[in-house]
Formats: sequence, structure tokens, C-alpha cells
Amino acid sequence: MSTPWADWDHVLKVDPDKSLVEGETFEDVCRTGTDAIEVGGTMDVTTEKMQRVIDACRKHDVPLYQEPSNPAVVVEDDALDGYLVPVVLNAGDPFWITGAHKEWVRIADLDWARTATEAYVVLNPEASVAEYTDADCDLDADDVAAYATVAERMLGQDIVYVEYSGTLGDPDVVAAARDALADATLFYGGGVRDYDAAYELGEVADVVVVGDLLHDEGVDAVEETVRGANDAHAGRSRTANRT
Ligand code: 1GP
Repeated sequence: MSTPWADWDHVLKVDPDKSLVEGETFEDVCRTGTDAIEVGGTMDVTTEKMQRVIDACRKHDVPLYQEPSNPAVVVEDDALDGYLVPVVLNAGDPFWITGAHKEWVRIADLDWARTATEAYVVLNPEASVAEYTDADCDLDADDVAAYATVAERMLGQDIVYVEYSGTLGDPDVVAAARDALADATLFYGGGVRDYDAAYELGEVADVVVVGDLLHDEGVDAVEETVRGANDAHAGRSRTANRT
């Protein structure tokens, strides 16, 4: 698979189980200026709900990816640019490291040209993804940096995803992951709800992922975070601030 995310600043994650703010449409969502939309959620996702979002976005000009939480919700559709499949490095349950993936490969004929993995480090113990995967979130910056190195150097991962879903993370921890990486793209997600947070996390991550804000406050608030991430990245090369 090519690596378009190397040029992204911002990703909008749409949870197919959650609704948009009243009066807003997926056309509005696709016009926020985000670099890509990832369709995926942890709880109560079904193929029907996934398909509904894909259909609503398909005619708009924004890269569209599915982030399947398990093999049962994978949708095959030409409107998708690809699949970004989570591998949760610090999961307590190996199902989320290789188990779900093995099942998917066993039952399906994957389109490898459109399939990539995201090496997650899950850090908010209150998040449903942490509960679901039984993640060990008791990690300091050195642990997270070491996971980033494991992801890139040992497992050959091209995306490392520091995930604080639902709460704003510690920029020093994110920076530790960034400093550990040579070429992989660092995604950060969790609790980004305004320009300042997007700017602050954009300064330490390559890609800022915004999720719940869309469903809670709507597209104007998301647009602010796009500006924050873009401004944080303006004029710097991807690896320039890595030590
Ligand atoms: C969730 O990282 C994303 O997987 C974004 O988190 O919903 O807290 O913005 P939020």
C-alpha cells in the first residue's frame, strides 16, 4: 500500500454508531478540510452502520478509510481508499494484537494494496477501547517510546498511533514516541476539542485525529482543529523536529 498519511495533518474519525449534530450532513463533514476520514468505532458497530456512512461520503472528494474494529464489520466497497487496521501493542488480550487479524485473513481474501495497519498504544484506561482490549495503560514516556521503536523497528509498522481516546494526552509522552521514530508516521488521538489542543498535539505528532468532537459539537468545531493541526505543521518537514 502507498503511504498517503505521510502527508496528512489531520484525520477525522467518524463513529458509525453516533449521529451528527442536528442539521449537519456528511457533505458538511467532508468539507471540514480534514485530510482523511476514518470510519470506525469500538462499540456497537455493524456493517449496516458502516455502509451508511460510506454511502453518505462516497460522492465527496475526501479520502475515505475504514478502521475495522473486528473482522465481522469489514465492508468491501470501492468508495474506500483503504483499510487501516488497528494492532493494539499493549493489549492484554492477544485477540487485539493478532487474533482478530488471523480470523480476518482466514475468512477473507484481503486486498493488500489497500490494507495497512496502525500500531496503537492505548493510554486512557477509562476509554472503551482500553477496556475492550484489556490494555495495560500504566506506561510512562519511556515505555511508550519503547513501544514506538518495537512498532517501527521490529514489526515494520508505518503508522504508530498514540491513543488517549476521550481525554487529552500528555504532549511529553507523545513527543517521546515521536523522538523514538525515524520514518513512521505518528498519529495522535484523544480529547482534541479546539484549535489550541490541535496545535499543541500537532506540534508533537504528525497527524492529529479528532473523533467525538464531530458528534458532540459539529463541523465548525472540527474545522478549528483542522486549522490548529495545519498551523502546527506549517513550514516544518516531517522529521525536522525529531532528535
Ligand atoms: C479515537 O483517537 C480518536 O479513536 C479520537 O479521540 O474521540 O477523544 O477525539 P476523541
